[in-house]
Amino acid sequence: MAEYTQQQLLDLVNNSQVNPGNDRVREITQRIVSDLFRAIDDLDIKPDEFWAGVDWLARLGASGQIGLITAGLGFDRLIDIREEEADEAAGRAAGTPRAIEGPLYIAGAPLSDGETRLDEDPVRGQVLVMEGQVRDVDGKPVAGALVDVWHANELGRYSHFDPDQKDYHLRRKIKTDAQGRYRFRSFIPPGYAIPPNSPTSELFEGLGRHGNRPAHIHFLVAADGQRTLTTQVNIPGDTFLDDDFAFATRDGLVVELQPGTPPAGYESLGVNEPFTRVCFDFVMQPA
Ligand code: MBD
Ligand code: FE
Repeated sequence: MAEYTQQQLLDLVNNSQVNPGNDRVREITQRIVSDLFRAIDDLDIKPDEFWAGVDWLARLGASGQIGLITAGLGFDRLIDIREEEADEAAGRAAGTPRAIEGPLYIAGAPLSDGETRLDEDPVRGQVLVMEGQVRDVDGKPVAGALVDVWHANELGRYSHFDPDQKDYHLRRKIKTDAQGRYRFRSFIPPGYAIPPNSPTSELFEGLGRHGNRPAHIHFLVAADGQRTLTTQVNIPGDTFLDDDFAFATRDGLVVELQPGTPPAGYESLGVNEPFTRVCFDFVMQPA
């Protein structure tokens, strides 16, 4: 008969019995399981509570919302903080501040040279043209960089996660020109809120937290010889700018809105009405 103490259980769970396994997998699993064993003891977690947690995890996985939870519990931002601490310790030059990718990126967006339009007629919301240059840390333009951009629709929802939008709606890749420039037309998106009546909203209700993000536009900028830059810009004036449930907003990433009428040179984007211009340059670190 095998009777186990807690410590024996812990040792056996992480023992290599039939093959050497992987040391790193064992090290990490050992630590997480032992921390959870301790939490069950210290907090006197009851069987009902434990199994409710297991059921919640199963529903969370089935809902595809695990990435919302990692962002909302601060893990995504933690990883960026640690990267920046490593940069600082190594004396690496900082580029544009990084902001988390979030769980709603989809690879494979249509590619355009230099400029493109993300949205479609009829226009929903305030017409936006965002433009700028991609540079390296020495200030040299990065030609041929791929600027992958994505944002929510007028209801705060993302294509591929919303049956009401076409694939790649509001998702494009723009290749910078010889001067490292990119430009796109779209509209100013609203903020985002976690889906109601979902495993994610259940946890946030239990925590007494809201699940809102301020209005933002995502970017993933890639170029040969440069470290891929994942970031987001924020629209000023949003009530959640300093209260983002995903902790993804940063100083230096809140853009300035420049309202006006289009000067010459915007015909190719079909802008012929008052619009809002945003100028924003990306600075990439070397790979
Ligand atoms: C988003 O739109 C987002 O950008 C993040 C980080 C998390 C949830 C929804
Ligand atoms: Fe987002």
